[in-house]
Amino acid sequence: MADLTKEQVSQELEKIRPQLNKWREDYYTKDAPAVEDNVYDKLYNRLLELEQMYPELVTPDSPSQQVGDVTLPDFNKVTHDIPMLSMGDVFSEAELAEFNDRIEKNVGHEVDYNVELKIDGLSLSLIYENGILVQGSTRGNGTIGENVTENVKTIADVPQKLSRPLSFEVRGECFMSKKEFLRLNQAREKDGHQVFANPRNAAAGSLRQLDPKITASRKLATFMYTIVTFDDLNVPTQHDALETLKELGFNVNPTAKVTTGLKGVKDYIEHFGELRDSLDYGIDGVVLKVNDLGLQRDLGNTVKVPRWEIAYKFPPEQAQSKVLDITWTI
Ligand code: NMN
Repeated sequence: MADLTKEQVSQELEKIRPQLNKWREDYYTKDAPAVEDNVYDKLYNRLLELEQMYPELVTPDSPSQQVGDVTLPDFNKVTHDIPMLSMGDVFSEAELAEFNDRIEKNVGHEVDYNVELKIDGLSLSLIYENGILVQGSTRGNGTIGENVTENVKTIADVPQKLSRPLSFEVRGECFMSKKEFLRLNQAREKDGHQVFANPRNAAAGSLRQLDPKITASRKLATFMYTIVTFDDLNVPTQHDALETLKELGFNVNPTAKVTTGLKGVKDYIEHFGELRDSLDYGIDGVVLKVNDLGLQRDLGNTVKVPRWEIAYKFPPEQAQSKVLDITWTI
């Protein structure tokens, strides 16, 4: 591995890039993944490994430089003034410890993390003006998203009017419960329609509908977790942001907790790894966020991901892994 020449790496990258970009299109644009996430993740991490060996081989069309994918042409577009980024991920405790070491080295001391579940849905942005919901949009490529305002208005747990006349943007995850996913797929099968591969794709396919009545007929839900612009809110930490979102009437996942350093993170991961199947929504991991928003700002972002958060991804669920065709081996 360490002995690969630049030419060999370049050749491998030329095979990996189009394959990943094809899978990204299936997943993000068509809402129909061709492979399981762990297959995608494995190849994506190989790409990162190769690009780290020869950074001069990174191309603008590399998946490492892109968030999401192209938006569907039928939708009106919105511009995200503050880009909606992706999230870095790790797959082992050792990698988690590396992340923590990096943070502590940067900051100079141990930090508090807000630990949250990684909900398997799609990112959603909501904009309020004077307390009224005026825009809902998808992440799209991070800068340009799809305007799905009318569809978002059909989601029961999204407040259309807040108790305070705030003007701000909040972000979170739109998802479909496992129960609703089963109901929808059974109905689709009965009607001879293609079934959705998993609740994540069912949620994405249901939110990205031109007819809001179709979205309304599929019971989507949200967990909101980020306040992007603060207006006159006094919110010093991620934990406070979740509390504020709750007070304002947003649906907030109840499991988040604050822990110092990696102490407690392992327990949280183990606990929810075991509970995973019994939850009525899909989770594919756990997210650690530096709790102090000032530190988050200091740490900043790379072109694709924030430096102050990381997702620890659970191993793939056995039951699902035969649903999709696994065609790539390296
Ligand atoms: O930030 P990116 O690299 O776009 O990925 C975000 C998440 O989406 C990851 O969890 C990844 O596993 C998933 N994903 C899956 C596929 C797939 O084909 N199954 C494609 C693109 C992204």
